[in-house]
Amino acid sequence: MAFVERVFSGVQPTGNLHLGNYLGAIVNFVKLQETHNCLYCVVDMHALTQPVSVWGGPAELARNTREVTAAFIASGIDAKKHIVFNQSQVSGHAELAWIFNCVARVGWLNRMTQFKEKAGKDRENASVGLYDYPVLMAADILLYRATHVPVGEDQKQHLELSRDIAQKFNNDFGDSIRSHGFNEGLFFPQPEPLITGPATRVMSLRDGTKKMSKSDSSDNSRINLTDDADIIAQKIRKAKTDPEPLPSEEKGLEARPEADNLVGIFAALSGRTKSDVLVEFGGGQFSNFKNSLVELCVAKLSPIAAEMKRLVADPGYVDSILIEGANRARDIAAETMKSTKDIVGFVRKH
Ligand code: AQP
Repeated sequence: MAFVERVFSGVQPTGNLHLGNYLGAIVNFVKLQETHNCLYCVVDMHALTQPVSVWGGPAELARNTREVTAAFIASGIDAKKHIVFNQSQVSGHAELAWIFNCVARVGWLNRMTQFKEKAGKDRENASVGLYDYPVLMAADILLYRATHVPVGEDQKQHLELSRDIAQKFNNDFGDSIRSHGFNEGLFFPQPEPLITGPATRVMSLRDGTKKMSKSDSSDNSRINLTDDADIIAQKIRKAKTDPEPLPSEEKGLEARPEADNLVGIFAALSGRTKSDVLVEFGGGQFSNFKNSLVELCVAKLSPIAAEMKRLVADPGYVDSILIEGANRARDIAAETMKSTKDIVGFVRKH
């Protein structure tokens, strides 16, 4: 069956939106607007899966929700043509997640590496929500029967789980799906991850083997979208490197994670390949390269930071974008939920 092509992706409002979120996800969100109908969601329900000390409490959650929305708009997402909203305004996410909780298997969730990393040693004390995060993520995507999901490399395993859930739902309820007019027995599509571009996994500036992350305790490990030019310059100048000059060819970056990361960031921000960047900087010292990287970063990120600042100063306007987006998202979600309830056998008002 041919599903209508639709893009869905989400970003958590947990503060410190960084260059990894931007290059790994948001840049691709912007590009996909040209070819697809897109829904971009601030996944505030996912934020709650972490301890309150991580997401900061109610006032901080609301502030961060508006900030992520501002980052979407400032980066070039068109909220009139596409749909921008926050997850908690559309109750279908929670409703479908419950049904999927009964489709997904405990063994599948036990294999999720992000839970293991985020729960750490104190697994008994992690929230049930953190364990269930990938099921809610499957519901986020499939509530809109989305076919394509642009994400960074770290979300690949969760996307595979979404595909497994879609397939098992289609199998478990195959006869009912057919009897409700879906002749090929397929109700949910298997969403395709779109993990593209030269920066699908941006690494920490302090340790090239660790992902750049909102939750890293060192602010110097990441470039935040709201950092000003001086802070960006400071962080890049302090970024860890090794004593060798930059190689002239891409294969020379192997086993040099910090050099590889910085060259990858340069390539992604300038729309060039790593090889091309090395043609210009190979053989030279890091200091020159870092000066050019500072200039590039500031040129690309400053206009976004300025626009974000302008937008967050007008929370009424940002909220109106989210409310209007949620109204439109709810219409699509309602159709999916009606059919899903009929397929499962839940009695409802027709
Ligand atoms: N370092 C990264 N490189 C490339 N892409 C990344 N993403 C996150 N980090 C990188 C992508 O950004 C999107 C939104 O991420 P999220 O808000 O859902 O949270 P996350 O994946 O848990 O990212 P963080 O920022 O690293 O948060 P913490 O510290 O909580 O783990 C996703 O598409 C993600 O792949």
